[in-house]
Amino acid sequence: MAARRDFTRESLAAGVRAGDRRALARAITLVENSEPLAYDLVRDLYPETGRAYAIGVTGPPGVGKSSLISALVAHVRGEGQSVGVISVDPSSPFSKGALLGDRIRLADHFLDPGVFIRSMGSRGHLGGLAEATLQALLVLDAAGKALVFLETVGTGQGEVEVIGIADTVLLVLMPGSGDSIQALKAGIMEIPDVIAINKMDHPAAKTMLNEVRSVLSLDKERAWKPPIVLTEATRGENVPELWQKIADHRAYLKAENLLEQRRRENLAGEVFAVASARAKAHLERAVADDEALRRLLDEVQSRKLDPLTAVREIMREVFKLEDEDGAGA
Ligand SMILES: Nc1nc2c(ncn2[C@@H]2O[C@H](COP(=O)(O)OP(=O)(O)OP(=O)(O)O)[C@@H](O)[C@H]2O)c(=O)[nH]1
Ligand SMILES: [Mg+2]
Repeated sequence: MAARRDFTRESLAAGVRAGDRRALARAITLVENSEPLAYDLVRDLYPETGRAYAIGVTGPPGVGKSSLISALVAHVRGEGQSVGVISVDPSSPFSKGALLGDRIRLADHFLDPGVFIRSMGSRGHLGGLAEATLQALLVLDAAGKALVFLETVGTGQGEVEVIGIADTVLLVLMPGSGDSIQALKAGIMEIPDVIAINKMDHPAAKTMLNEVRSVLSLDKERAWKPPIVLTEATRGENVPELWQKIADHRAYLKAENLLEQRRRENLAGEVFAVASARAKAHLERAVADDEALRRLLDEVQSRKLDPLTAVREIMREVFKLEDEDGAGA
């Protein structure tokens, strides 16, 4: 799909800067489709970004992430802050229809001009989900959104790409999210900044709370102790308290001069994540397209060539890298 006639690079940038919904919607579609115009747009807007505060919301499927975001949005809209919400579904190559649940959960806010909500799938980004999320966040930032929520489903690894850019990470659990506790304990899942245990009316909520507490207590070195809040998203119970904990984390980062450092690390991490994803895609394509390289793999398979010699050949051919492991040719 080519960029529509009605937006040029200039008019799109101007529309985004003005917070125009149609321009925003188009810009994020361009981002989602990896259109060249999206890269130009973000290049133009980037110097003006860095004002939005990004909150990553992650957790297992169905724990109530969207419901909680909806309740938090209602709360912060009461304070008059403008908001963007990006829901990323790593399992879905398409955005339309796939995130119907999110749309219903967040429907209360669709008519509010101060709120922009968008779901994105993971179709064909060379730079993976990190790329799409980063670009979408930058567009919303440039549009003057004071807060941007980034929702992604996850239980440990892939979602890090999506929320790696967040200033504050909120992990949402519910009674029964035992796998996440195990992942936290094993260090597979990074310790978040704030934890919500949603569906607090469930009889097992207190048990869950104690389990999370005991896992967090293992980490005594951590300067910021992640607060845990029991919530009921559909009724909005403890949502102001949850928001307060997010605000406390933000205030902590500011007071300790950690926000700049975190953003620097996050941006470096994003650049590496996107570059790595692209390098991997490039490598896979190069090997698929090159008969000589594919033959190397056959030779490894038939034990004529050892695996690391094949690696060296591939690195030399695809990335022009010579013997970086120092083993000699
Ligand atoms: N009883 C109860 N139900 C809730 C609560 N929060 C959410 N739900 C329900 O749980 C279901 C899933 O909620 P969502 O907000 O879509 O959860 P999610 O984590 O965004 O789900 P995915 O994006 O699909 O991973 C919905 O039917 C909600 O109405 C809660 O606090 N209590
Ligand atoms: Mg959701």
